[in-house]
Amino acid sequence: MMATNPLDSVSVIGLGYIGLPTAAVLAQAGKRVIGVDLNESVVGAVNEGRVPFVEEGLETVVAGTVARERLSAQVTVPPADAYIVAVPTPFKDGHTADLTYIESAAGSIAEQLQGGELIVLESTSPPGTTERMAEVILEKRPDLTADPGLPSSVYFSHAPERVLPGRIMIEMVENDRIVGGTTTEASELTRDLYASFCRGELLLTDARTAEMAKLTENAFRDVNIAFANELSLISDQLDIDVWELIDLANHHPRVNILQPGPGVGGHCIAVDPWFIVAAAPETSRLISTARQVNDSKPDAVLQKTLEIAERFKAPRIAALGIAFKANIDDLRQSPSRTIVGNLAEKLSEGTVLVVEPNIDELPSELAERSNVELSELDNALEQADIVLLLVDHAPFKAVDPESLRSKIVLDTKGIWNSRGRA
Ligand code: SAJ
Repeated sequence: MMATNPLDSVSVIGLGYIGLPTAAVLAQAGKRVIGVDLNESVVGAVNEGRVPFVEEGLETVVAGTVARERLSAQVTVPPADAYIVAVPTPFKDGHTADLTYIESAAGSIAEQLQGGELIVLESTSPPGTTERMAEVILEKRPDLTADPGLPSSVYFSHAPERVLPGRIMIEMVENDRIVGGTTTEASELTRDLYASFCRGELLLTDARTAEMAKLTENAFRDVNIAFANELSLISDQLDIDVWELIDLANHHPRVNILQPGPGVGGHCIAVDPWFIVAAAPETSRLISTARQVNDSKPDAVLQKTLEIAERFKAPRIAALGIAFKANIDDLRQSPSRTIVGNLAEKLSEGTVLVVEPNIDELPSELAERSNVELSELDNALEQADIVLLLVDHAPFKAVDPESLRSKIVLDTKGIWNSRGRA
């Protein structure tokens, strides 16, 4: 029997980089959306139509839907036809996922259920987490069931997000979406909810496969980047230009190698593959090695920089970029930030001039070091003996490499057509 649920009201739990855009597009599609967050300042901002972080195009939709009273925010979980859980799944020691936030959201949702509701987990999670979320709820509410078609039925699914920071408002609507229910009825209800705003294809599967598919996408990218990073280390030893090498190999119709860099950062690609390793440690050999290769790259860049620095009495090093990737202001889990911190620590004499056009002040661990300064690009390039390019931000790409001829250049992203790349 088909589940009957009007899917008119939706509560989105967790108003971060994923939850808030999801709430906004649902509200824009005509749903009555109540966002929930523990952080009162986030709740306050949303209720004033403001967005507490930078994401192109989001504020307009939040402001518009709040003004039309389709979107509001509060700190407690309300009754609703559908719930979307978009809370963090951080790391615990040993590279396993911390499911505390999901379990706590599940506990609060359980108190509001009357039967018939849909509960969708969006947070990236290890295989089996949607079933675990269902278990937490049904343990609290033995009067409800996950079997479909009864007045006491509740429906559980996983619909992982796949949006790229910086393009969230476009990709949220355009990307194909995987929808995995613990029952067929749950998958179908989820498809109906997401069809209200998603123009991509909605691909139905079971919850476990959906969880694994999301992790697989990010592990695929991580393994491919690790291949590129390993090639960069090999090329360095053999005195080959890795960028030219990859460019040439990619002319083969079935080869598509990604780009090396100073390491892999962010909250997804550097994290999610470990969830696969934790679920199947003996068999995930390639995935786990790829993680180690990428995690070792910042130290390789550091060692190379220190070797060069030894040629100077008190080297001035321009470190270009500390964000985790190009053209964003996000410094969390950033390999370039780690490199700069370690460089400043290891450097006995000299100065590190950090250029990061997307921030106004250095993070505290760098600000407190006497040999680190936040600098403008022109000033840093003028003063530097060594130019260490760590992030391919647009203003750095615009620098003419000819103007750096008197410097020693370590270009970890290959944006300037020269030798001496790390
Ligand atoms: N990087 C390289 N070389 C490359 C590409 C990336 O070194 O050729 C580095 C970046 O500099 C960065 C890290 O990898 O440090 C991750 O950047 P990214 O742009 O690959 O990915 P994220 O973390 O911003 O977003 C990824 C996306 N996943 C895939 O492309 C498979 C996005 O679609 C997901 O929604 C997101 O993870 C997520 O939330 O899981």
